[in-house]
This record gives sequence, structure tokens and C-alpha cells, in this order.
Amino acid sequence: MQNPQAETNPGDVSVEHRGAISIVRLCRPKKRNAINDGLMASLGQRFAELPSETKAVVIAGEGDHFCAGLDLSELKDRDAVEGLHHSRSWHKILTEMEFGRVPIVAALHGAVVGGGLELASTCHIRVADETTFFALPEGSRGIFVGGGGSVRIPKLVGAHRMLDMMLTGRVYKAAEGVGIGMAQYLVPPGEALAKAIELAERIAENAPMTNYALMHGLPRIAEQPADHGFLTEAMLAAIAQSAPEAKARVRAFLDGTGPKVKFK
Ligand code: 1HE
Repeated sequence: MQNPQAETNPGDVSVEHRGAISIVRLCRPKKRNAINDGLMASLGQRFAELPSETKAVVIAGEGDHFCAGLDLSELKDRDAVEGLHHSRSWHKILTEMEFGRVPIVAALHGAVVGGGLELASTCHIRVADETTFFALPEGSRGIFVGGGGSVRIPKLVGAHRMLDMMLTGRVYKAAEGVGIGMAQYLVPPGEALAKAIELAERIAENAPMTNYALMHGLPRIAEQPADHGFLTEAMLAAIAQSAPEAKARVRAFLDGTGPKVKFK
């Protein structure tokens, strides 16, 4: 099979719409939310079907763990060509999420390992509760990351930390992981979802063009030479500030009705 199109398994991924945000949940807790082809296809479909009212998404896992990574039971039957296309199918779906329409906040707890960390690193913000642990057990299984991890994880923590995790099986507990950039927020056990929802609701209040410029512009500017980055930045700034919504927000601040930056 050159380009397998996996069947979706809609029961493995649920979506709940709450006003301007949607909550997407991995629902295979008995298998620690391990990602098989059906789950990955369903995830892609859930994101493709988000209603226009959705301005930000929270992604979470049911049960005691966020995600145990690739479903290893599917790996044993794949030949090299199938493995290549399988990896590319993850790239396609996760890239559509990363460069999609709305920012994604991951609510992490328990295992965030292998492909689970690749999924988390696709999201724009990560909130980890204190039960979270980060690992890349691919090294010990004789395999390699295949869901975009070698591109995205070094951007969070640096290539040499990822190298250490894969060479030695090093596991980062929540606080240490947050300290090196695996996630931006650390919260007490059981509070990741509530914090992620709070952040997503805040994000949903932004002007859509600002969120778009951040999601689509920042990562690309980071990979451009400075001279190109400055031009991309100038174009995004020009487009964002020209939107009527931006004018109204700036006017509101100048009138004394818009929010101030709060520092306590
Ligand atoms: C699985 C998987 C899985 C659990 N594929 N079935 N990922 C890993 O190497 C991580 C493998 N999993 C674990 O290390 C542990 O399961 C956990 C630390 C995540 C959780 O431990 P625990 O004690 O809560 O659960 P458990 O008893 O190990 O697992 C419960 C069930 O889930 C059990 O099945 P059961 O039928 O015996 O009940 C496990 O076999 C099953 N299970 N994790 C398949 N991953 C795009 S490339 C990405 C490459 C990778 O992600 S490689 C890393 C894979």
C-alpha cells in the first residue's frame, strides 16, 4: 500500500464545544490513549470539522495519562514503505493542526511519551500538571520518532536534550520538564484541564488576525534569515493593524475603556 488512508475510529476522539472553545479528548484510556491509525485519522477529522465559532482548542487525554505514544501493536506488521507513509500521515495531520485555524492548548497529565510528546509539541501552549512525565522511549524500542518529533521537540528543549532522552531513556518529571521548556505552565495534580480551558478562553478573546499571525508567522520567521524575518514581520504587522477590530481595540484603550496590562 503506497499511501494508506486510515479509517477513522470516531469513538477514540471526542469533541465538546463550549462557546468559543472546543475540547478535544483522546478516549482510549484502557490503552493509555496510545495512537493507532484510527485514532490519528479521527483526530485529523475532528480538527477539520471544527465549527467557525471555535476560536481556540484544548486537547486532553482521558484516564490517568495524556498519551502513551504510538500504538506499538500496529508497528509489528509494517514494512519500510508502509512505515514511511505512516510517518508522513502523522506529519500531515499534526502539521494541519499546528498551522491550522485556531491555537491549541494541551492539558497534560501522566505519560506524555513518544508520539504523545510529538502530539503535545504540535500544540501552541502546553500545561502540565505535577503527575506529568515526558519521555522518548523510541530509543529503547529500536525505533525512531516519526511524528515530527525530531523537528518540533528540539525547538522546545534543544537537540542535545532530546538526544539524551532518546540515547539514555531519560524521563523528565513535570517540574523539571517545565523548567527546560517542555511546557509553559505547571499546575497541581488534576488542574491541567481547568488551566488549559482558562487559557483557551483568554486566547479566544484575541483578534483572530493576531492569533493567525502568531501561529503562522512566528515559527516561520524563526527559520528565516533576520532580513527576511523583518520583512515578514512588517507585512503581518501591517495586515493586523489595518483590521477594523484592531482599530477599535486601540481606540478603546485610548478612550480609557480598553483593558490595561495587569501585573498582579
Ligand atoms: C499500549 C501502549 C502503547 C500502553 N502501544 N499498547 N510508547 C511507549 O513505548 C510507551 C509504552 N507504554 C508504557 O510505558 C506504559 O503503558 C505507560 C507508562 C504509558 C502507562 O503504564 P501503566 O502501568 O499505567 O499501563 P500499562 O499496564 O503499561 O498499559 C495498559 C494497557 O495499555 C496495556 O494493554 P493490556 O491489553 O495489557 O491492558 C498496554 O499494553 C497498553 N499500552 N501503551 C500499545 N504505546 C509516530 S512514531 C511514535 C513512536 C512512539 O511513540 S514509540 C513510543 C511508544
